Amino acid sequence: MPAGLSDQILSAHRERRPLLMGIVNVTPDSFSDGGRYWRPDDALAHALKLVEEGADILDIGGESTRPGAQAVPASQELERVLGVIEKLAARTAVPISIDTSKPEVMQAAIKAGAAMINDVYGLRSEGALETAAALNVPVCIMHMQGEPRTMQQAPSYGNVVSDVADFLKERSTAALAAGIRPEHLVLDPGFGFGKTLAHNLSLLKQLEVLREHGWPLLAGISRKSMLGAITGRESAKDRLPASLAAALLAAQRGAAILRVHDVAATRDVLAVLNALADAAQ
Ligand code: 8Y7
Repeated sequence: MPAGLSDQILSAHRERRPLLMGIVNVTPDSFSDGGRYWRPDDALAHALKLVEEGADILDIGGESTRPGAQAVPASQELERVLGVIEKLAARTAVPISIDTSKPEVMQAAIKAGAAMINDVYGLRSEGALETAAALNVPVCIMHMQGEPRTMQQAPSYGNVVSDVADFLKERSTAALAAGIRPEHLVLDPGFGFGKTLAHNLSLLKQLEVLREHGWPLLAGISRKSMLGAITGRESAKDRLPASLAAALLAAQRGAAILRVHDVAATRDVLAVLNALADAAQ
């Protein structure tokens, strides 16, 4: 019998061999896909391609959280993601993560076959902690300052690394108090969510500090605007080399899960990293 998802995540964390979470957007305004509408059938085909490329987890999202994005109602989110999750679960054993902050979407997605919750609001929505505890699946709690519509207007911290660490400590304590199992917790500094380039760089540089809490970390940097700012690549599609560099740096600093668009290319990066880990002296 294959190891369960939480075992996979914990051994990725312990052994510093990150899992790859492939990104599947079912939204009309996802920035990195050039504004293309990912109709459910396109999203399904894309997800199956990411499985072929070696994704360990598929992250399905029906609400864009790009800076400036508007919230969508639960009914619309459900309409976008549920069919994709059902069809995907019937066609692959790769675990599916639901990218949502809404308890009703978490519930319906898990019922449809998803095996993990990815919440960019860190289970701060009304009822989210209780719902995630009852669903009894791995859950990623991410840090965000503000909300997507306004988060990039004036991000401000005392010390970004200790502020994010404190937030994640508070949310993990709340999660455990609500009955979420310790082996189900994954924490994420939330690159790009209410952060300047300098904040994002500090968090990447000090990722090991966040790892000191002892929980597995997820890092999502793929194609993000911080990489555009560093390289001058305005189009997200042109940020693959920078994304691969960032994936390697996050892996070396102990990330347990890398959330990426380009699964095949990132696999090759991890193969080199793992080969070096296994090499004699
Ligand atoms: C992240 C994420 C996004 C991330 C986690 C994008 C849904 C923006 N970024 N979830 N979601 N961590 N856990 O650029 O960094 O993909 S959406």
